[in-house]
Amino acid sequence: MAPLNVIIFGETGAGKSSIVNMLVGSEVAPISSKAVGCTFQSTSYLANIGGSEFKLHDTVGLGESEKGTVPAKDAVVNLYSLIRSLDDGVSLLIYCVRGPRVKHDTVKNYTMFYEVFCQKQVPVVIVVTGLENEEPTMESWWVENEASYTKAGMSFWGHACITATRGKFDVFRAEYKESAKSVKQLIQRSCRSSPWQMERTSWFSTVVKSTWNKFASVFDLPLATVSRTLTYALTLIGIPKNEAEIVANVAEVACRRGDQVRAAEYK
Ligand SMILES: Nc1nc2c(ncn2[C@@H]2O[C@H](COP(=O)(O)OP(=O)(O)OP(=O)(O)O)[C@@H](O)[C@H]2O)c(=O)[nH]1
Ligand SMILES: [Mg+2]
Repeated sequence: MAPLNVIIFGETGAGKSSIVNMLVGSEVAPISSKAVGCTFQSTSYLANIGGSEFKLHDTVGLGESEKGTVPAKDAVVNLYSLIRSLDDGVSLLIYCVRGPRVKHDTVKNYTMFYEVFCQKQVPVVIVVTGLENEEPTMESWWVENEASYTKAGMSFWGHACITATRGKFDVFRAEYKESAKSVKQLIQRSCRSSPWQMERTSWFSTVVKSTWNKFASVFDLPLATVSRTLTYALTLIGIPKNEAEIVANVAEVACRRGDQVRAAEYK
C-alpha cells in the first residue's frame, strides 16, 4: 500500500519541521531559526508509525508572522500544486501552532487548507507546541484554550499538546518522548484510511464557485486575480493553457452570477 499523505501546516516558526524530525526519529528536516524567504515550498519525508508508512509534507504556510511573508499568490499556486500532485490523495491535515500564547492570526491557514482546498473532506487535527513548561501537564493547556479556537471558527478532530524540542542539555527529554507518543497516536487515530482525492476535473470550479467569497477574503485578492492565479497553477501542472483558461473563465462567470444572486437575495 502507498504511504498515507499527511500535510503539516501552520505559520513560520510554529514547529512543523521539528514535528517531522520527532516523527521520523532523526534530524531530516532543517529547523529554521531565521526568517523564511518568499518561496512556498513543501518537502516530504517518510515516517514509519506503528508499522505503517506515512509521507509527511512539511509546508510553509501563509506568512502571517512578523518573521516573513509569503505572497498569497505563491501560497495559492504552491498549495494547489501540492494537493493536486498527490496521486494517492490526502489522509490527514495537521495544524501546528505554537503555544502557550493563543494566536488567531493563523485562521487563514486553517481556512485555506481545510475548508477551501480540502473542502472539509480531510480530517484536521491540531498539534500545539511549546508547552514544555505547562503545569500541571501539557494536556491541561487544551482544557483551558479549546474554547477560544471554537470561538474563532476552528474545530478539530483531535489534538496533541506537546513540546517539539528536547531543550538545552536534554532537559525536556521525558516531555519530548511523551510528545512523540501522543502525536503518533493522534495520527493513527485520525488518518483517513481511504485517502481523499481532489476531483481533478471539477475541483477548480467547485471550490471557486462554492467558496469564492471566502476564497477572496482568505487570499486578499480580487476574484479575477484568484482566477488568473489558478489558471497559472493549472498550466504549471501540465494542463494546456487554453483548457485552463476555459475552466477559469467558466468558474469566474459562475461566481459573478452567484454573487449577483446573493446580492439580490439580501435586498
Ligand atoms: N521551546 C520550544 N521551541 C520549539 C518547539 N518546537 C520548535 N521549537 C523551536 O522553534 C524554532 C522553529 O521551529 P521549526 O520546527 O523550524 O518551525 P517551522 O514551523 O518548521 O518553521 P518554518 O519552516 O519557518 O515554517 C526552532 O528553533 C525550534 O527548535 C517547542 O515545542 N518548544
Ligand atoms: Mg520548517
